[in-house]
Amino acid sequence: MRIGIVTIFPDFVKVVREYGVIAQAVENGLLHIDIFNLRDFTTDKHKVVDDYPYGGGPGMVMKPEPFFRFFEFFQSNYGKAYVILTSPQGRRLDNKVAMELASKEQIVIICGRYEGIDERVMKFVDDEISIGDYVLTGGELPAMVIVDAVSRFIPGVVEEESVKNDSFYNNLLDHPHYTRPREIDGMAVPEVLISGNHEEIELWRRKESLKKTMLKRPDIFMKHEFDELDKKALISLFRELIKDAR
Ligand code: 4GX
Repeated sequence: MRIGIVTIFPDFVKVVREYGVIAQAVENGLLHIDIFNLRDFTTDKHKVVDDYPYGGGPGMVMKPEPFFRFFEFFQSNYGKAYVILTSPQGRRLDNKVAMELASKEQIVIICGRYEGIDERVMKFVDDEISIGDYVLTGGELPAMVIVDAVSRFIPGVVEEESVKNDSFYNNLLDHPHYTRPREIDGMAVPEVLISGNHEEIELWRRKESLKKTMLKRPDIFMKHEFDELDKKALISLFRELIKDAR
């Protein structure tokens, strides 16, 4: 997959490809991240990318010409891409949207700044995405968030098992995790995890997942489709609760 990011702060965005599993994926050629400086697509001496809004009002607007020049350049060098504008007006990013974007061969993310972008640039835009209902100073962090969330769905970037166990993949929150030491500050690792009984471990983990999801995210819990293990885990959970109550 190839992801292009268009920004006036390329150095700020660059770090997204320099750490962790994303850096590994880039190294292994699973993922290409190209970062484009919008100012490279200006033609004037001062590389101006913003201008006053027609009709007046506060703030500045991103000029259309650098974007028009960028898309001309991009299309002739890389071909067609699915173009995303990061904007508070967009549809909200979630794991489902991230998975959908991961299925595209090529995406380009435009980072908006100032009050926004000249409306005529929208002719290049296929999708507007917001990372949440708060106002940021620019689209660079949203672009990095999108790259991060999308990358996890590119086969080989993270272990498939890990993606499937994800909080939002099957509408269950993750179970608790433990590592060494067996005891710290009087707190021991649950005995079942040391038992080596994989069936029991699976049941315990599912039980903990169900419990946590019910308590912390009832909205997700209500969307969960229950399989045989869920039913066993719920029965075991209810037995436990009733026993404790007596
Ligand atoms: N999730 N911002 C974009 C400038 C802007 C405004 C309108 C295009 C249209 C944001 C968010 C976000 C602030 C980034 C305004 N660009 N983006 N910027 N929340 O708040 O994505």
